[in-house]
Amino acid sequence: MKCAITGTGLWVPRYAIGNEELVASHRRAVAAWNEEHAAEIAAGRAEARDPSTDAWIVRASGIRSRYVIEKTGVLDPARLRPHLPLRGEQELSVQAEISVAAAREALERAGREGRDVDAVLVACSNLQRPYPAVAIEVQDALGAGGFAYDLNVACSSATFGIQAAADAIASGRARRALVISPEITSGHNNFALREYHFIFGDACTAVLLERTDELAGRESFEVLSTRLATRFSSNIRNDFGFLNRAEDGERAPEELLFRQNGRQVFREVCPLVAELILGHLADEKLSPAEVRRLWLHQANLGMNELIARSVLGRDPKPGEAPVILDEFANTSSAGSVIAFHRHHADLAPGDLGILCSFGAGYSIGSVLLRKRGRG
Ligand code: CO8
Repeated sequence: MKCAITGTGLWVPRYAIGNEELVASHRRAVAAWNEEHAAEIAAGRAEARDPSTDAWIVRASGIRSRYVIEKTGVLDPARLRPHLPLRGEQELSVQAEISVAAAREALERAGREGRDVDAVLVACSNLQRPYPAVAIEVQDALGAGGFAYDLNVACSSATFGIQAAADAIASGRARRALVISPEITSGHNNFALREYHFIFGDACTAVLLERTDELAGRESFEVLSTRLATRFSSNIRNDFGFLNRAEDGERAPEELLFRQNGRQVFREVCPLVAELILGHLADEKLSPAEVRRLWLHQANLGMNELIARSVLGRDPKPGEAPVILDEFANTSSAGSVIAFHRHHADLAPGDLGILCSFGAGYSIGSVLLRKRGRG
């Protein structure tokens, strides 16, 4: 059974932080750290930290601002992480709450209700607890039936989730599936170091997939096929996990947060992504010229320009590979879905587009979509 995306939803946090504000906080944090560690720096046992600049961030990444779930804690140089009041077991958890918000918008756009859904996948980079699955809490809050589970493939979680949902629909195990990506990156970003502090932002996306035979000519995007690829690399890594408390030996605190060799990631991942998309199109007997839109993962403007050029064989025309990272920064698995959510309405029935994610693992996911018109 074929399936199509019939609705998407986006939860955007209330708080925005522009580069200037973020850099000002980072400068104060660096000055305080260098003062506190002056003796070790003078003795050569520690390296002085360098301040960040807005101009460098824009030049290196294209990022100008980001949204965060809570702002005062992130900008407080003595804290550098959000304030999230502890919730009781009877309250909806934070990730479930933002998932429900995004899911409700996706359902409303599709003209469906929670009870119409029979599979809920929460697919994101960081989950606030190992169990019970956040997805099962979301399933309950939406009044959905069927089954629910969490999955994590870092930045590629949403595209891997879409493939899992499409497989569940194809096999008849589900009729309508939600893939939700509640990314609270500010909880796990290292705002103390200039090479990381600007990279991420928070957001939550939701994608509703339904069997095409039940759509009665409604506007949707049919999932023609998907391609997934993984290749192990430690260049993007986070060692936070349940075994930390059992480990003998000292870890640097930085190892328990996001870290990466950004330059190597840039160099190694771009060709892998272009190769996967081109192979995917070749398998479908399509030429890149037939693709109207590339909704790419949103980590770095230069990466997206390079990938779009490699796939299309020319510079992308305005709007062909929409950019949202200037406003949202890298929202991990939510990024390519935000690009789709914001930039699909103008396509005509029959138009083809590729939704593509890439990131830690390495992991890459490509979803080939064709717009279906009103019948
Ligand atoms: N201000 C001024 N200077 C800076 C700053 C700054 N903020 N940051 C770094 N510099 C300096 C460096 O220290 C370095 O100085 P020097 O030459 O003296 O050593 C110089 O600038 C150049 O540094 P880089 O070589 O690191 O700079 P790049 O040009 O490579 O740019 C980027 C760095 C922007 C990070 C770029 O490499 C990039 O975007 N690469 C792609 C990375 C990517 O896509 N990663 C994906 C990660 S996301 C993912 O997979 C899932 C993660 C899960 C979510 C986690 C939530 C927290």
